[in-house]
Amino acid sequence: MTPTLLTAQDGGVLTLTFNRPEVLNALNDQVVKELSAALRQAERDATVRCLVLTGAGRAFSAGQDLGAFVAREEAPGSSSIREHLQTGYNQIVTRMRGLEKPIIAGINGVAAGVGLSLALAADMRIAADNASFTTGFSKIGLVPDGGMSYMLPLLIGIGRAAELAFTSDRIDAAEAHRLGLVNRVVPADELGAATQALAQQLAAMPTRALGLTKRAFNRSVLADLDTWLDYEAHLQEIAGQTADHKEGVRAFIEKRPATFRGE
Ligand code: T3D
Repeated sequence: MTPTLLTAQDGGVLTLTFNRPEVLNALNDQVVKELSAALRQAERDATVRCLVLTGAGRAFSAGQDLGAFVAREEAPGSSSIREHLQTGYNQIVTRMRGLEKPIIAGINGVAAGVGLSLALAADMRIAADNASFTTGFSKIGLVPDGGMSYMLPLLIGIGRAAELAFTSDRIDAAEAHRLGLVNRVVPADELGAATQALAQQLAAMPTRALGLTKRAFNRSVLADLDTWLDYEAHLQEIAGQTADHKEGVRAFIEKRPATFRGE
């Protein structure tokens, strides 16, 4: 089976690369499993002192693979959205925040849906100047998940978060930087080098102190994260039962605009 997550270590820096470029690195259960295992391994491996999360091809990640999502919804006896979140994405977000080593998202292209949520769960974000961002959930009748409803207002303020979450408008890297969604923007052809340079700088710092700093930040502003992830999963379960959600997903698959009826 082709790995859907590439791993490469250079000194103290472990780079994890989503590797489904043909679907803009949409996330399926295999990617989630491989990412979860890589994070677990990075936790235990003292030689890893900083992580980079990025994407192959022209996307960071387009979020949940909607083809896999429909297949799951149609399969008899399959897990609910709530269970799927709780056993997959939510565990990854918890693990990323609990990993006491810096994680940098190197955002090389579009970041959408839970792909954007994972970028937000990183400690810092560096974007290529041709990257773009969309919450995406409202276009398929869902609510932001993977911690996005917690992280987005925290990072950019509740009014701007509402605008991005309600409209799912796609913003460019300059706007993302202006809003405080990303730390730095660099020319696309310099993203790899800029991200690795920052990662190497952080990997050479006192890892334990950085880890404890991350723990302090988690405690100061993300203390409710786990409770929140459960609550988001509960809200998603409700949204997932609406006719508008079914229409939104059908419209995406059929490559046509959705017609929402507010129900
Ligand atoms: O079960 C649970 O746990 C629930 C959790 C849900 C979490 C979520 O993430 S829900 C949100 C899922 N993501 C989206 O709704 C985003 C869908 N994608 C888009 O809106 C657009 O593709 C983008 C804005 C990301 C990029 O647009 P663009 O114009 O640059 O590219 P494109 O032409 O739309 O996409 C290129 C290809 O990737 C295309 O395939 P094709 O036509 O070349 O064969 C497209 O279908 C595919 N693709 C893009 N996103 C997804 C995808 N395939 C599967 N799943 C995707 N999410």
